[in-house]
This record gives sequence, C-alpha cells and structure tokens, in this order.
Amino acid sequence: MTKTNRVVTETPYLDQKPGTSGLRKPVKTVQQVHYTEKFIQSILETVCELDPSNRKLLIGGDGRYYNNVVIPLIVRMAAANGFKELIIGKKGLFSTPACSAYIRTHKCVGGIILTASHNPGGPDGDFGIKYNVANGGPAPDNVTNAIFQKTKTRSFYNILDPVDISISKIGRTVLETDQGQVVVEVVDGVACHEELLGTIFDLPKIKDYLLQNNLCITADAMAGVMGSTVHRIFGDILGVDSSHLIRCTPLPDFGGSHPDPNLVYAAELVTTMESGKYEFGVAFDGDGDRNMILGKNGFFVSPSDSLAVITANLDCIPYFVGKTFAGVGRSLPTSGAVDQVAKKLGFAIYETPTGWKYFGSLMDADMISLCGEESFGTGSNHIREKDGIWAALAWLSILASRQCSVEEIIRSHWKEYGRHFYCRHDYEALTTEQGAAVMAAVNNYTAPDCSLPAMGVTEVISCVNFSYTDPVNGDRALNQGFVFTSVTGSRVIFRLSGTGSSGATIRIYLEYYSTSEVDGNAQEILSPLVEFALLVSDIRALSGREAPTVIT
Ligand code: VG1
Ligand code: CO
Repeated sequence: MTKTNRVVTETPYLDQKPGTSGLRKPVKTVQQVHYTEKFIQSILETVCELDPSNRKLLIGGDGRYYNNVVIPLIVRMAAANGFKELIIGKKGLFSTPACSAYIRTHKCVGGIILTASHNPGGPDGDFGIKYNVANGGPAPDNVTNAIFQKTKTRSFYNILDPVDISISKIGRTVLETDQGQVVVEVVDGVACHEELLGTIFDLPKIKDYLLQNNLCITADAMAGVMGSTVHRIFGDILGVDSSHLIRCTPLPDFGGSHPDPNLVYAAELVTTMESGKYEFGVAFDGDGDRNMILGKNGFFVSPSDSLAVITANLDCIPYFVGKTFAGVGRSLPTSGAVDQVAKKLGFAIYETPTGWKYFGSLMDADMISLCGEESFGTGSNHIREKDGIWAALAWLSILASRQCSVEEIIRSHWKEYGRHFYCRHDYEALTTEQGAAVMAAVNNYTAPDCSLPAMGVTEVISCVNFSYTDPVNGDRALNQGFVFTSVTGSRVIFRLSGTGSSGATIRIYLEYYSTSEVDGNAQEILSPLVEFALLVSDIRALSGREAPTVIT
C-alpha cells in the first residue's frame, strides 16, 4: 500500500500568478525546489473546493521537455489529495482541444494541461501549467485568482510515495493507497477528439473533393502535439500521403523551433506553399489549439478574416446546419471583419478581452456558437478551447462545398463585406520597465482633456483603456488594452502580453477598414497607422528597438 506524505516547505514562491493562459515560466524556474509541487497543490485544493463531489481529473500535455517529470508528480499528488480517477494521454500527449473534448465527454472535474503552448520548449525553453474547468475551458479569472491566492501562503503539499506506472502504453492501473483505491487510466489522447470532429464535418466529402480535383494539401505540426492527430485525420481519413505532413512527430524541444504558427515562425510552410505545389496548407502550435491557414502560392489568411469567412459559410459545415446559430465572439484586438458578417446575417456579436477563457461563459449560456482571436485561434462551441484542426477542417469543408480556392474565397469575401486591413507588431523580450514605460506613455492619451494626434489624415476620436463585464455572470476584467479609434473606425491597440515567461512583450494591433480599396497593398495602407503607433507610444526611444521582432 502506498503511503501519503505531507511535505512541509519553506517560504512560498510569490511569482505563481497565472497569465492569459496558465502559468508559464522558464524550465529552470519550475525546476526550483518544490516550485511545481507548490503550484500543483494550490490547483488541487482549489479544484476540491470548487466541486467536492467529482474526483476524476485529466492530465494532459503537449509533450514538451519536463512533462515526463511532472506527470508522475501530478499522479502522486492528485492521489494524495483524494482524487480517485486520473486520465493521462499515452506518452503524456494530449492536445489542448483534445483535453477540452475529453473533459466534457467523460465528465471530468477538470484537467491539468502541461503546456506553454506556442512558447519554445527544451531545457532552456519554457514550461507551462494550466488548469481547465469542468466545461473543458481554461479556468476563468476567479479560479486562477483563487489558485494564486493559495500559492502566496503555501507551506506544504501532499504527495504519495513513488508509484510504478508506465504512461507509454494504453491501460488501467489500480493503485492501492492509504487513501483507498486510485485508478490511473492511460488513454489514446487523440480518439475522443477525433470522434467528435467526425460528427462535425463531412470528412468523406472532403476526401472526395481532394481526390476528384487531384489536389494536394499539407500540414505542419511544428513538432508539437498535433502531429499524431494530423496523421490520423489528414493521413488515415483524408488520404493525404505522409510525405506531405511535416514535423508531425512530437518532440520535447519542438526540434528547436518556436512552435508558433505565424508568418515568421512558420516560415518553412510559407516557402513550401509559395512553390505552388499545394492547394492548402496549415500549421499548428505546440499544443495544437492555434492554426495558420495558407492558400495556394502562399496566400495568407489573416486569422480575423478566417473567423469572418467561417461565419459567412456556416452552411458548408454540417455541425451548424439545421441548428440555431447563437452568435459570434471575438477578442478586442481581433479585427471587426466578423462584425460585418454578423451585422448582415443578424447574429449577435461579443467583444471580449484577449484569452479564450472569456468565451466560455458565453458558450455555456448559448450566446455564441463560434469565436476567434487574431492570434491564430479559431473554434466553436463543440469544445471550450480553440481548435487548430477544427479550423483546418472548417476551411477544407468550405473549399469542398464551394469548389474554389482559398484566395478566391477571401477575395470574394472582401468584395461582399469590405476588407479589414490588419497587422500586429510585437516587441518581444523587452524589460519589465521598458514595457511599463511604453504603456504609461500610451496611457497619457486616456486623459479626458488630452488632444489626440491624427492617424495620417484621419481624426482620432478616442483612446480608452478597455474593460469588460461578462454579460452572463457580471465578472469584470479591467486594463485589457488601450484602444485608439479614428473617425473612420480604424483602430490601433496596445497590450502587454500575458503569456511571456519573463520581461515584457508589447503587442500593437493595427486595423483599417475599407470597402473600396480591397485589393490594395496592406503595408502601404497601414503605414499611417504604424506612424501613429510609433508617435503615441514613443516605443523606439523607450525600448531602444528600431523595429518589432514579429510582424504578422
Ligand atoms: C496570446 C494571444 C491570445 C491567446 C493566448 C494563448 O496571449 O494574444 O490571443 O489567447 O496567447 O494562446 P498574450 O497575452 O500573449 O497576448 V496559446 O495558443 O499560447 O494558449
Ligand atoms: Co496554443
């Protein structure tokens, strides 16, 4: 019989505040003595308080470095804290959307997901610990705040003596402990999600479409966890030859890459697509919730446009057909492209702060069926996370139904709804002080008597610090970003990233709407907005940087 120990620890760590999506820290930080244990104990206690009746917990992860150390640790700690059923993906692999699907389908109390998502991995990379609640979505602010409060006074944790469990094989082990029996079940981390996707899309129709038109498609999992899912769905079901599925073997350090599917970090896919060989290409991030969609010859689909196009083409996706469509959600910095569609089709639209956690309550209350973020996140209410492979299949469904190319679909969308020229400039790895100085400079413009400079020739009418009240539960989220709005509806938004593991990253979002010049050059059209952003933030002087690190 395995014994429970109560380990008394020294001073608490005071830096365990979860950010936009869980706690993200350099691996070296989480390797400090008792660091991970203390955070996990704080999660487990919070979960027990939230729902004392359900003792079934999922443990997922994107396969990154150090997962193999922390997974057995969570098993021992969860068992020592009274959890009775622990579900683990084979080899510890469970994409974020698959975790969400599993938690919902199998009625878990929640899940601990070991991922830092798009942040690099490996011994010198980042580690992440995220808690998802019973609806399958990221813990909302009140839960993460409760966890954080506990970390501040943490003085002990509970852990079983080491147990002998292999997570490399599917199967069930019953642990006999001094707390009674604990079932540890290693499952196929893909199956539940795969099954769900099969009920949402007409996969045989997509396969036929590719076959009949002799079209080749490609996917890049960036050595993240989505690789296995890609092999199963693109390979086994859609019949795509595995030679077209790149970086689909999950690696603990993502092969040294930065597993963030954007034009900069997924440059390899961009080059491949530019060759013209493929009709469609998609890249996913480390934990498989993000997607970047490219058409033939590398035609880039901006994530904000992607959400709008999917919303305008619901009839191509069987899941939505014959159902009442509730509405759409988008995060503040996501462009208003989807607003145009919602307006025309009579759907409700909600603008939330950045982070998927804010969509959960709206979906649970049936107020939105679809949502997305400019940061390459798209998804629906089939789960409570963004879902990279879902987005790819949504696009393939649209292509198969409309029988035209990605570029044709986007161009015809712009003709019909106008185009939201859009770009994001990231200044990564600034010091905390530099980040604060830039935000303070921008904050000056929120003063009521402040005169606002023009954006090129266009008058700027307001600068506000965005705050949000959840329409379902009244929860407030303050200081979510500074928004400058021009008289013609252009926006320039400033935010501090909440997913970095150290220092500060400033994100500047630029958006300009036009119904007449939809084929214009985005860079030229957005250049007055860039000038404006540089002027009001003084970011060059304050950060010592001449240019952003990422433009996407
Ligand atoms: C970023 C994105 C945000 C996304 C979050 C988590 O947050 O901007 O839209 O929800 O990452 O995505 P921030 O605070 O760094 O801007 V994932 O795929 O990293 O879990
Ligand atoms: Co992610």
